[in-house]
Amino acid sequence: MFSDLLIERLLKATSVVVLTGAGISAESGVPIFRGETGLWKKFRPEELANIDAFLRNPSLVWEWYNYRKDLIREVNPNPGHVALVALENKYPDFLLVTQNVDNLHRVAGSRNIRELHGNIMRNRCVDCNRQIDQSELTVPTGSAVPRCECGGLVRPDVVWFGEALPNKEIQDAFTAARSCDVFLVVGTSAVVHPAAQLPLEAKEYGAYVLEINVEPTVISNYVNESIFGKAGTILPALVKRLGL
Ligand code: BJW
Ligand code: ZN
Repeated sequence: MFSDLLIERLLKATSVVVLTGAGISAESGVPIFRGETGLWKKFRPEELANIDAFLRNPSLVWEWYNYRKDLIREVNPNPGHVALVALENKYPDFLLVTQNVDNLHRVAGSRNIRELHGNIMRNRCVDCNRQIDQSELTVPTGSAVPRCECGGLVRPDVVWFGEALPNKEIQDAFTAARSCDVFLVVGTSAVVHPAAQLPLEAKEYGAYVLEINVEPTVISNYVNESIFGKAGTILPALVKRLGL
């Protein structure tokens, strides 16, 4: 299943970066965004995950996020998340970059994480930008939309289309991608930028890039190697193959 070259590169590596997307959480029961089984099959992601949609219909957007938060509270990390903890324990220089907002990597035990698209369990005020804990959320009677003490609308602290990614997170991710020995890209359709640029940048700078996905993606022709299968099967097998 794994090429000799991949195993050689991984055994020699000191620096490894992993980029994950919704596919790694699919086996935990969190629906992915796109494709036949996507969470957003009825809505195009670009139509709901943007500030204009929120300001136009905040209760619809909150309904959708509350549904997802409730779902995420009920699920657990899967063997794919756990295998990445084993990889982090092996490599002195390891960075886990995730597009996911579901917190499952942290729950699994990963430590050096950069969340590029925020975290669904955090909230912030649209007007004063104050971070607001879940326990502090106040919902005015007759509306599903929480408000800040300043009167502003509260929104999930995630990154919507057209919004900048958190500066340190994306900078760290590019810096690590440019200097790592091996780059793993797991469970992402690789259509959303700038995250999708990271594996290409890593390859350009000399890393060996391995993609793990259930199906080919737009970057499959550019990476060094693709393995088509479930992350929850392939990652534990890889960790085992490395003797971890
Ligand atoms: C499995 C599996 C299993 C299933 N095992 N695999 C360059 C070119 C073109 C466009 C742009 C560009 N640069 C910027 C843009 C615009 C835009 C963009 O990328 N648009 C494209 C869609 C065309 N990007 C932005 O707007 C970004 N911001 C930005 O660029 O700002 C610029 C700026 C600078 C300065 C000031 C102001 C602005 C922001 C992007 C934010 C994305 N946000 C979302 C929502 C987050 C909150 C939430 O969760 O609600 O992030 S959209 C959604 O897509 C979410 C995801 O993180 C992201 C990526 O999706 P992902 O993870 O890849 O999921 P899927 O469903 O697409 O794929 C799952 C994969 O798993 C599939 O391949 C399956 O096959 C696989 N799979 N089961 C392994 N068991
Ligand atoms: Zn406020």
